[in-house]
Amino acid sequence: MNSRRRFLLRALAASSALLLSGCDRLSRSEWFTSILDSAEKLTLGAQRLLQPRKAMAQEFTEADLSPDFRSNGTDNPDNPEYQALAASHFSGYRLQVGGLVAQPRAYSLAELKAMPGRTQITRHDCVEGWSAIGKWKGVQLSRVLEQVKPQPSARYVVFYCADPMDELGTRYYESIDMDDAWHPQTLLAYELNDEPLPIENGAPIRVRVERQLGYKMAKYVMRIELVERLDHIAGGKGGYWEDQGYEWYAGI
Ligand SMILES: Nc1nc2c(c(=O)[nH]1)N[C@H]1C(S)=C(S)[C@@H](COP(=O)(O)O)O[C@H]1N2
Ligand SMILES: [Mo]
Repeated sequence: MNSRRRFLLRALAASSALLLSGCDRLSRSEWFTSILDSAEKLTLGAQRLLQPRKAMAQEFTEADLSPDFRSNGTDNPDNPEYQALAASHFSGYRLQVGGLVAQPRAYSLAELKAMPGRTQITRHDCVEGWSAIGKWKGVQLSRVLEQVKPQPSARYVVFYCADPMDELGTRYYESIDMDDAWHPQTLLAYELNDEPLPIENGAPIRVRVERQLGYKMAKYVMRIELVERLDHIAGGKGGYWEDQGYEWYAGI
């Protein structure tokens, strides 16, 4: 981990400590303390008090588009299966959707593109200190959820990615709660700025979850799983960066 990232992680930790002290008065009420028993949940709780969870992230116009939408993190997964899919323009790609659903299924890219789409121009904020405004098109995750029918016990949606992050082959992954999963701006995106999603930005499918920070927006999504708990998956914190200490809830 580089020094800039360490600095930002400390800054993130400090800001949640600040929020903690700001909410001290609220936390004297016992019921409040019991549901908000960690800084992470406190952040989520504070966000929900300030802004109803149905709120939309700001959308912009074509005039606001960044000249270039940079790539960050993996820019080409070092994975032979992924490389084979890319070589055939993802004709063999199948997005697996399973876990706590009544009707698990797999979607080809063509099937996802044939579903009703949504286009949105939004700002992406990375904790490493850059932002960019891009135009995304994709299918709303809610459309897929309607088809696979989550079971009542499903509490999180987990995205498994193609890119190995280290020599051991640890893969990038992320997770969101059902509020974000059903949110109208949460997309399985396949276009960026009116072009097919470039490999460096997550082809063939990357998540847009617009009220969250950049690291929540999984690229190279291969499989989606609905789960009740996150603690049995990988490092147990709900995402690759969360397992290294980032906040799970990165709402802004
Ligand atoms: N699979 C995967 N998803 C990922 C990453 C990654 O390295 N691998 N990086 C994350 C981070 S930190 C950011 S800021 C955005 C970057 O998206 P971009 O490459 O389109 O700019 O993707 C996020 N999703
Ligand atoms: Mo990021």
